[in-house]
Amino acid sequence: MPRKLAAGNWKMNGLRSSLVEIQKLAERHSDTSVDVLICPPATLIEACRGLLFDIGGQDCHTAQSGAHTGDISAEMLSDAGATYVLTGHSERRTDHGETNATVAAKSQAAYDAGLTAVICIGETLAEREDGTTLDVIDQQLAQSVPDTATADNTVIAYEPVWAIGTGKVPSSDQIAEVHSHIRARMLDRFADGADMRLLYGGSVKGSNAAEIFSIANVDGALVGGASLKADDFSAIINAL
Ligand code: G2H
Repeated sequence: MPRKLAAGNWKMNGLRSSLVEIQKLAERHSDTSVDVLICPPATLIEACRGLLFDIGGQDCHTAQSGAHTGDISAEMLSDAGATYVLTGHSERRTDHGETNATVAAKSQAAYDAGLTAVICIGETLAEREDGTTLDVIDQQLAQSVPDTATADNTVIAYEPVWAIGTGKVPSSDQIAEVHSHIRARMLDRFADGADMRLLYGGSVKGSNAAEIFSIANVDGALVGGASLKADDFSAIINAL
């Protein structure tokens, strides 16, 4: 059974004054039996060094270094104290035109720097309504997850695009169907696919977390809005 993971994605939110929320969380969950990961903006990663939780970047470049103004490499994230990085979040895919191939290259760059990649996948509302969700998931898994993935260096986050920041959450049956499909694909492809952690993401909050975590093959959550405040994220951690 994979170890549970509660991951917070702060997106483009958070100033140094917000670190108090992580400190509060660390005080409350010092003996937590689940893994907790916070992905703050890159400007705060260094300041999180030494806190009890794992810290992650929200994106990395495919290259280790070079003439890429404004970008951050996986090695730089590691150097600043990160142990994880999100790759392929739908906001990156949409806002920055990232393809599955880009996501695979970024994930490989993460592995090369010793980071664990949280590879995000998920269908749009149009794809869900067209009945092509599982086809989209298959394509994203096949093309975004490198052949070098293992249960140690990879976490898969299923985030239906239509559920992100909208307050809409798929039914338990819908989440169960996709997560069991992802597990089967990972078992087909990787010797340790049974141990690879599969997170659900999209409008997770304290009030729906327990139900989501009771679904088979859900090993935790990737949480956006509800990870910004210690009280809200605490409720989710406690539900794991
Ligand atoms: C999905 C999620 C975090 P939220 O993007 O990755 O955000 O919980 O705000 O829907």
